[in-house]
Amino acid sequence: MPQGTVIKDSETGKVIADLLEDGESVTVLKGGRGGKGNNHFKNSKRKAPSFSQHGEKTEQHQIILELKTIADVGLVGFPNVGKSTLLSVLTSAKPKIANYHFTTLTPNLGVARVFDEDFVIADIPGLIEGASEGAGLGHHFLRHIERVRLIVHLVDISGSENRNPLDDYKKINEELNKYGTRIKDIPQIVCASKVDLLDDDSKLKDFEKATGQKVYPVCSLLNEGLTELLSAIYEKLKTIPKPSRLEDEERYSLEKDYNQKFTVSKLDKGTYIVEGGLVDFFIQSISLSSPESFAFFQKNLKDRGVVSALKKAGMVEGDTVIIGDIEFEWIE
Ligand SMILES: Nc1nc2c(ncn2[C@@H]2O[C@H](COP(=O)(O)OP(=O)(O)OP(=O)(O)O)[C@@H](O)[C@H]2O)c(=O)[nH]1
Ligand SMILES: [Mg+2]
Repeated sequence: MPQGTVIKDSETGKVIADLLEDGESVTVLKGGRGGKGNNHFKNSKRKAPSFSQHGEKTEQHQIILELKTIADVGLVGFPNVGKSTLLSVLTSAKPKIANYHFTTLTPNLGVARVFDEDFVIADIPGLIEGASEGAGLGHHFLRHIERVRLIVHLVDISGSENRNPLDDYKKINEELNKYGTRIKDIPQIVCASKVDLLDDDSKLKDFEKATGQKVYPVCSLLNEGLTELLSAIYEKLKTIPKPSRLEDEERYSLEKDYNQKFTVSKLDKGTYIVEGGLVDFFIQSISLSSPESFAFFQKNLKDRGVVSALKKAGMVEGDTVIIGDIEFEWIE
């Protein structure tokens, strides 16, 4: 699975695992154990058992695999402001550039080098007003921003499409804020694109004043302002820790759930079998080396409702109970 894949339970949406590191792996659900032939159930009294055990039914569960881009810097801004063009001059990436909206449909990644430091920049496309509610390509793109350490917010300062740069800036920030606290807390560098289309720097000054932010002017076509922008990114990144895993609270575990489950069935007259995830749990956690441990095992069977289920199925004193590799006679 690609680095940056988040595994979620499709029913609850809860995070099961977050594969942040290269080569990380996780078992979400275990396969069932194989069945046992009738020979396995032979003993001194039972010479030719008429029953065998089927392989365990495996658990089925729907999960969502969500890929979140892993990048240090996320380039955001309205369509056509020049994000891909900027990426192409800051890094060796060769994204498609064209003078229409939604040219870029999936994030482009590029590596920029400043001094001896490499960092990954992602061009995050598709952000428009209402993106946090699903407009445009909505959440699809916003999720890629969740993990970046720094946002470079690009605004077309020339207003070349008859838009107001300040409105654009506010709208994108609104969408980012609406998406979730994690994105809201990511530091931003504000960058003004297409400065070559300005007559003078009054628009730039006004924008800087209105936002109260330091604004980095760039012209990707003429390679202007890039060194200043890259140094600002470099300096800022030095102060921001590497990304943490999503949702640091306790992981949701399908396995835990599975470990509680069991089924009881009658194999033969006077012989009952307990199967399911709980059996695995018992086998892993209980050793039956002493009378005390057997008493503990029996108490657990009672506490977890196994004994009442067995009785419901017809078990009476003296009957045989099979749980995993353990076979014993039921005594009250
Ligand atoms: N004049 C001028 N035009 C630019 C500059 N940077 C980009 N452009 C032009 O702006 C248009 C859009 O550029 P893109 O880089 O494709 O814009 P984008 O933000 O990636 O757009 P989407 O992928 O559609 O979201 C292209 O025609 C570019 O040539 C610039 O600094 N000055
Ligand atoms: Mg683009």
